[in-house]
Amino acid sequence: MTKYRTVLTSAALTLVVLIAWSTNGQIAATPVRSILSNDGSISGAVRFPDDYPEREKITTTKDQAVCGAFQYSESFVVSEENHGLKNVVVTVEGAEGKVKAGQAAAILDQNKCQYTPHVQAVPVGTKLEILNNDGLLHNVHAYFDGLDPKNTVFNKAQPKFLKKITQTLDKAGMYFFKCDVHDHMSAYIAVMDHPYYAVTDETGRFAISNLPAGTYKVKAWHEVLGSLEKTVIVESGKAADANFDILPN
Ligand SMILES: [Cu+2]
Repeated sequence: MTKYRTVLTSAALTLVVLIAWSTNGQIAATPVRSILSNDGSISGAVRFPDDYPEREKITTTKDQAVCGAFQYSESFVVSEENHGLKNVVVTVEGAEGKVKAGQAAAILDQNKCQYTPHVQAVPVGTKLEILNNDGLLHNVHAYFDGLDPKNTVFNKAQPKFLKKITQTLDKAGMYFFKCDVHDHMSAYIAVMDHPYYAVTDETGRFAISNLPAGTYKVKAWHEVLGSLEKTVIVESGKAADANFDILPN
């Protein structure tokens, strides 16, 4: 009996498991430690403390019946409320975690001669559906890791009758999309090999959760400004702040 108890205690100390019934009636076991330690988070905003750039107006030269006489640039979309910058990709470097790829397709919609969304981040292996309901010809030119002809991933004409092109994003890194028909059309997709990332919203805010405790390098990337970095300490069960101020050069 003593021996039996010792074995039990030892087992309990070395491997504590939560037992839960999964949907198919089998028993699933998850180590408690991994659940408890992935409860940190990082949140903050990317913003201009003082002056911020105006949203640029671009005159369109083609297909004005659909595209309009001009388009607003998506490069600098800044909130009047807090000077927060939209469309910044925030990533936590060096945190261990697996991506959940292929759960849902990502959408890149060509709508009135704009790619929507302009910036998004998805797990590696995600299927991308590129839609065209504009009733005119677009040409989707995708690059990986920089705008250079040698970096072309694919380059496909999408005439008005071709409503959808599907492409798998199978490399982690930055994909860049450009329309060779309409110069102003561009989009970015950050393809991630870990789950700790976010894209800033209309007020420049972001939140990244389920992080293990640790000290991390957090990177904020913007298509024009490039990257800002800071070190952030995440404690178990707590929300760490990471605010990025964009200062004039
Ligand atoms: Cu186009």
